[in-house]
Amino acid sequence: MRIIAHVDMDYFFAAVEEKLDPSLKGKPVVVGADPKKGRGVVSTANYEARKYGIKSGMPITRAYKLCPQAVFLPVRQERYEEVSERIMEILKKYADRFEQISIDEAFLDISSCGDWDRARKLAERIKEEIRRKEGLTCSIGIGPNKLIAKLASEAAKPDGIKVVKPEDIRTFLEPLPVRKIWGIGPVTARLLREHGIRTVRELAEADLQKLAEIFGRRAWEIHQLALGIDESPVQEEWEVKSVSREHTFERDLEDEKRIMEKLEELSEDAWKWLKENGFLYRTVCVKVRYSDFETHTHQKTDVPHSDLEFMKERARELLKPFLGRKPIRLIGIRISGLVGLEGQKRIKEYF
Ligand code: DCP
Ligand code: CA
Ligand code: CA
Repeated sequence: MRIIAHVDMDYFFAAVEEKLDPSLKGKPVVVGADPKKGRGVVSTANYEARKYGIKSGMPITRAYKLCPQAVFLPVRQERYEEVSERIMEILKKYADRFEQISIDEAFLDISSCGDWDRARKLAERIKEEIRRKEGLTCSIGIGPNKLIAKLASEAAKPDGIKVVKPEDIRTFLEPLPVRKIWGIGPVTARLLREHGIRTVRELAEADLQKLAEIFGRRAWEIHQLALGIDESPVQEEWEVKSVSREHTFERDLEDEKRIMEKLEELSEDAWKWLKENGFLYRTVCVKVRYSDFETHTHQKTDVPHSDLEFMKERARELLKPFLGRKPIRLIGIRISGLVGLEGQKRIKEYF
């Protein structure tokens, strides 16, 4: 049996701002564009501000009319990203498989909990750790698949936990409006309404033939979702496979020294990225394009390395045979065979 959790932070941007400036607590807070400038939208608002009807995506001028006494703050993305990264690190520890889907939410496959009571306990622990370390609240939904987990976390808002077991799916899902189902936006919802289908229950009971007229090939999938069936897996983070940097010279170049210097510069660039993102590398590949567009790549793989000097030397060595033939238009470097932090831990354990 699968057990999936969906964690979503409560009023995230505004919550981070409250955390950094406790004097904001209890006041309506709106994060978004500057209302004095008259353009732009609300990114989010805390629950006090939502009482006035302020919502994400609303024009900021409208928010100002609804609640002029609110505290209006600009979007400070780096702050939220920093907090987000730390939260994701906390969440990862609890998951068999982990998939971040936005700045403030993630799916956790927690099937190894084995049963729903233990899953709920785990959710309590997660909330507790986030509260203790970051001073923030989140809501957690738990269910047998991603669709149910995500809808459950929404139902748990704010600061709650909701567990929907397989036997509770129908009662949970059926009264919801159709647009809660993945892939049903406002346009499709309107179309369905014209066919007298408003709730998930009505969608689940609808004739497949009729749904095929509306959804085409997606009909079956959407009908399955309406029944609460969703087999999509929690997808581990996309692996970063390589980092590359290239440069086209303003004029085709034969000066070997200048070409080498450029290659070293590109190496440094790529290396900085690796350093910042905590990767070791194994493969260095050099690309050369001549003035007539003839293009070559040449690469070499070693044991994992971290240092820049080694990378530069490899790059020089790989480039050398291509020099002195024709004027060069472009050179590039691609670093691959990346070993992330997880892999490095494994290497350490191994040795
Ligand atoms: N966001 C945004 N513009 C939007 C929607 C969201 O900039 N139209 C940003 C601000 C939110 C963050 O993304 O804080 C997360 O979005 P959510 O939809 O999860 O909303 P909140 O976390 O703000 O509130 P909730 O407690 O309802 O999840
Ligand atoms: Ca949120
Ligand atoms: Ca979210």
